[in-house]
Parts: sequence; structure tokens; C-alpha cells
Amino acid sequence: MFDFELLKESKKTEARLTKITTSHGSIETPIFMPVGTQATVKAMSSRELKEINSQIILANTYHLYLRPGDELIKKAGGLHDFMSWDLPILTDSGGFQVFSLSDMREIKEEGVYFRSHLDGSKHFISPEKSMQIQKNLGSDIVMAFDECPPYPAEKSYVEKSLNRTLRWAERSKKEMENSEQALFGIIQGGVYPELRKKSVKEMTKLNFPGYSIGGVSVGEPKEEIYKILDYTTPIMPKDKPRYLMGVGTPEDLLEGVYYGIDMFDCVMPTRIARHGQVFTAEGRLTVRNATYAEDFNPLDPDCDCYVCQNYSRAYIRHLIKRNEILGVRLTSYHNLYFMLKFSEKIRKAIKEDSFLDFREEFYQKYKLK
Ligand code: PRF
Ligand code: ZN
Repeated sequence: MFDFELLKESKKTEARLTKITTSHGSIETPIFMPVGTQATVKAMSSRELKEINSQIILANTYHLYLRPGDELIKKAGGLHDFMSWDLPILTDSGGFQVFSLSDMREIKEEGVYFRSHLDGSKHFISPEKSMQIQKNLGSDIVMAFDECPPYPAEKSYVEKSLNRTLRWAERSKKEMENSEQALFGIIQGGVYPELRKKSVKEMTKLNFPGYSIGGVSVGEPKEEIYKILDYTTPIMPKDKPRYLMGVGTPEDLLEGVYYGIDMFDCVMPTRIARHGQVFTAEGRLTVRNATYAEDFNPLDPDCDCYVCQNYSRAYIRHLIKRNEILGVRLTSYHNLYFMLKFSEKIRKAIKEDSFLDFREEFYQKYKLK
């Protein structure tokens, strides 16, 4: 089951308020999706994820196929049962991780031959194989198998790759026929407007229930990402969800929403948390630094999360310096809460027709890194 409702469109920007319904419940967008690559959002239990109002989480085909294996997860009753998460799950197809992680890979028309980054063992993932893995995982939203070209890349290469990704999308769709899972097509085309346009035109012909924009945040300057969005989202269908893959700092959310994106994911909030860095209304703060040794304020005085209501910067710094497990649990919890609360504030602003003011106010306070 899959349903999409466009609840409201902002007047002065491309921002939208939408509701997506899946077999495991509904999500309201714009939304940030916490990343649970290994069937766990690092350091967070399902109970804590619910406590901070996570509506949907992400998991990865590539990692779970390698370990513990999608057949094992199927035996457990699927990813939802395996990890005890009963709300929506989106799985990425492996079409990005196989390019960024595996040691050796060969791209052929039939699929990708690669060696595992873990033990060098040989594997093959095709569009059909990626769909079979995602069927075993039992996610609510499934990604088509694509190629994410590197940056920079010659236009001729990006075009060749894009055409193959289109053929792979068709094969992904065929393999997912009669499935309850919703399959999203992925727009590629690098930094080339004509190629992005071609990708949208051909991908939308396949009539997927949703579309994501891939091939961004691969080393290009941020301005490039926003430029791509500026000419890509206006030609995407209005009546389908739009997901910007692998992008999701607070400022990325604001800009993405401005250009009409509904869904975001990024490992950054949990990754920086493990390095003792947290979001605050004034920007990122490295609580690990000596400056905070005797700072008894909460991580973010403006935050009403459990961590900020109960613990000080000095205490959390001490935990992190001592490599105590609780330290990264607390910073991860706060950072994800920050992103989810931020998405909620964005939705409220769109609802109240004040998104541009909200964006302006954010930048006045938040120092960019
Ligand atoms: N394709 C897929 N997953 C992705 C991307 C992509 O292009 C990106 C882009 N940075 C992140 N995750 N399948
Ligand atoms: Zn907090």
C-alpha cells in the first residue's frame, strides 16, 4: 500500500507539505530520515527513536546483504521484526554503496561485479538482485538500482551511465511487479542540466510512486547541489514524493525544502555525535573541546530534548573524553532530536505561510561551518 497527498504548497517558494502513507503508517513531510545502515540507527534503540518522533528510518541493501545476509533477515520475519521497528522503513538499493565502498568493481550492462570491502569476497548485484534483497528485507519504500557517477565526471560518461540507470530502473520495476513495496526511481545526470532533464523525462515515463534525486553530495560544492535542485524539481511531478539522497544538514534541509524536496537522509547527525559534536540553534558545537570542561549548561539551551533537560555539557564532555558509551548515546539522541524537531518547525512554518521568515531567522542565529 502506498499513498501520497499534497497537503499544501508554499506561495513564494517550492516548499510543500505532504503526507505519505505506507503499510507501516504515515509520514508527514518535509522530513529527515535517520540512517540505520546496519539495521540500527547507531546508538539508538527503537524506543528512543520513537521518543524523539522518528517517522521513518533508512537501511542499506549493500551492508545487510553482506552481513548478516538478507535471507537471515527474511527468516527473522523481515527488517521490521528483526530490528523491532514497526514504523516505515526505506531501503537504499546498493547502487551507491557498491561504488563508494567496494574495493574492486566492474560495471556491466547486466549489473555490478564487486569485491566486498569486508573480506574481498566476490559478489554480483543486478537490478533484479537488488530488488530480491529489498523484498527479503521487506522495507516499505524501495530504491531502484542505479549508478551514482563520481564528481567530477565527463559529460559523455555521465550520459552513458544515466542511460544505463534508466534501463536498470525499468528492470527494477519489472522485478517489483505485484509487490506491496513502493519503488522509487532515481534521477541522475550529474551537474549537467540537459542530462538531469532527460533523466526526469525518461524516469517519469515509468510512472514510479516516488522519485529521488541521486548523484549529489559526491564532492561538488554546495552551490552546485542547489543549482541542480533549482532546475530539476520544477520539472518533477508535483503529485509524487521527492527525496534528496544523502543530503541532510540543517541548512541543507532549509535549502532543499525551499526548492521543493520532501525527504532527506544523512549520516552526519549521528556521525558527528560520535565525534563529540552537536547541533545547537547557534550552530555546531564541539562539546569534546576543553572550553566546555566546566560548562554546566545543556548542549543546546534552546532544546527541550531529554538530554538537554537532564545533562550538562561538562558531564557529556567527560563521558566522551573517557570513551564512556553513554556519551555518544546522549549526543546521538540530541542531534537526531534536533533534526526531527527542525523538520517539524519547517512543516509548521509552511503550514502558517511563514517559511521564508523561518529560513531568514534560522540563518541570523545559526553560524555556518
Ligand atoms: N544513489 C543511491 N543512493 C544514494 C545516492 C545515489 O546517487 C546518493 C548520492 N549522494 C546517496 N545515496 N542509490
Ligand atoms: Zn537536546
